[in-house]
Amino acid sequence: MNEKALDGVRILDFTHVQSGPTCTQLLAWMGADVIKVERPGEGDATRGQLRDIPGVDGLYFTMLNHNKRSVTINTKTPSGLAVLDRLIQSCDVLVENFAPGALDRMGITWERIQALNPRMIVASVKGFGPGPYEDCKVYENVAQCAGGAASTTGFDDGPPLVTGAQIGDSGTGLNLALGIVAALYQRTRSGRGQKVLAPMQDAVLNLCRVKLRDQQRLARTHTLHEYPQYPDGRFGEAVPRAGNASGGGQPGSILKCKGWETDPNAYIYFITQAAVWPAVCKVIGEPGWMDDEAYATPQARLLHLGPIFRRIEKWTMTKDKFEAMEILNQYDIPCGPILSMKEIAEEPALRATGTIVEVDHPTRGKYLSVGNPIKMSDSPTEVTRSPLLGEHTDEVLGQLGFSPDEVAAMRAEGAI
Ligand code: CAO
Repeated sequence: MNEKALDGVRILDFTHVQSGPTCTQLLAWMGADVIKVERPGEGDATRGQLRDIPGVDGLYFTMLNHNKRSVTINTKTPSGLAVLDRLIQSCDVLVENFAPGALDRMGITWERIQALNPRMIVASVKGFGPGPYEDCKVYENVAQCAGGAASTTGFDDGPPLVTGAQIGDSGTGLNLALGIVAALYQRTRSGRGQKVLAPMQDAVLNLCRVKLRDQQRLARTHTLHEYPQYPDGRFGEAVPRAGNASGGGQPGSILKCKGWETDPNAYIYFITQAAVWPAVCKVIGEPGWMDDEAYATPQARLLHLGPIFRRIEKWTMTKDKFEAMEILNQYDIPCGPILSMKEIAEEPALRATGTIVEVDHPTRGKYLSVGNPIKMSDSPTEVTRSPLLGEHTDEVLGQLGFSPDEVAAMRAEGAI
């Protein structure tokens, strides 16, 4: 095994479902020893959710808990709490994403943790930060709705839409991981732990900052020229849904390609970057648009984006998405094929970089997972399978100094 960036860091992982586990999985990929604490007999609820093989840990669990060790502890028993105390003393970071107040109700308060280990970093995901909703339980789509993503996603004539990208869960997990690493770094100087909080609403809003930008532009100018509502539609007081329009200053749209009638993903994203406008005109067979004053400047084109993209689509519909991509790339015209999950799963380049990995599991067999999206030249990622429930209980309790007899007694009383 190669040396890893977080070698020597030990994480007490109290996370479940998606947001917290994303964070601790990233830390594990970077070398941390992640000890996942689960409830005896049940474990993380995702072990049993969306199962595709009866009795086998669901992919929901296996894909979020690689490179971790699993320990079962009933934290609502005195012996379970005693094990936790030793874990707190021997770990650097406690990560949790319980409902608000659950950790305190278990008796694991900040004060108790500080008394046991003042160097410990306590990192939490919650749905909301302090404010009217701070006591609420939150799942992905609630965060997308409360963070501004849903109201700004979808088409003008349709309802708010949530996106398939788990920006509330995995997005917040990323924020939390960064907060933890920064707190570990600060601890090298201060010698102290600290609390790290990553609210899901805040994470989603942070990813929606361009819409907060547009809200202020709209308030000042009452229009947004790059939105599909311009020039014919009406703007209200809040940023409207922009369909597939590009979020930046370069107009873009999703256009049909050859085969769209039967293939739901035969589309390409096409960006009419100003610098390559002459090349766009040439490729689609409209050389006259280069000098036509209705089309020649970005400002003029904003008035005609609908007809422009319909004309470009007439061209893209004559090519499949990969042919179109190849031609457009020759002219540096920014574009991207709409890739299905099937195409992505089969993409050899993503396998080669470890962004998609095949993992072997003792009860499931081989399955695909995402690998580490962060590549480090001196800290390679080796993805190993997720643990079975309680697979490492004896090993970890032994490392904490409990004798085999003590472990057997705790098991008999249902504490582990
Ligand atoms: N031993 C004993 N009890 C345990 C335990 C263990 N090892 N692990 C958990 N528990 C208990 C908790 O103490 C809690 O008990 P109390 O309600 O009596 O305090 C109970 O299990 C349930 O915890 P929970 O409320 O966190 O779990 P839930 O399934 O009801 O809610 C969720 C799940 C995600 C809505 C909630 O945890 C939450 O809002 N978390 C914060 C936001 C978040 O991370 N959301 C994203 C989840 S990913 O989509």
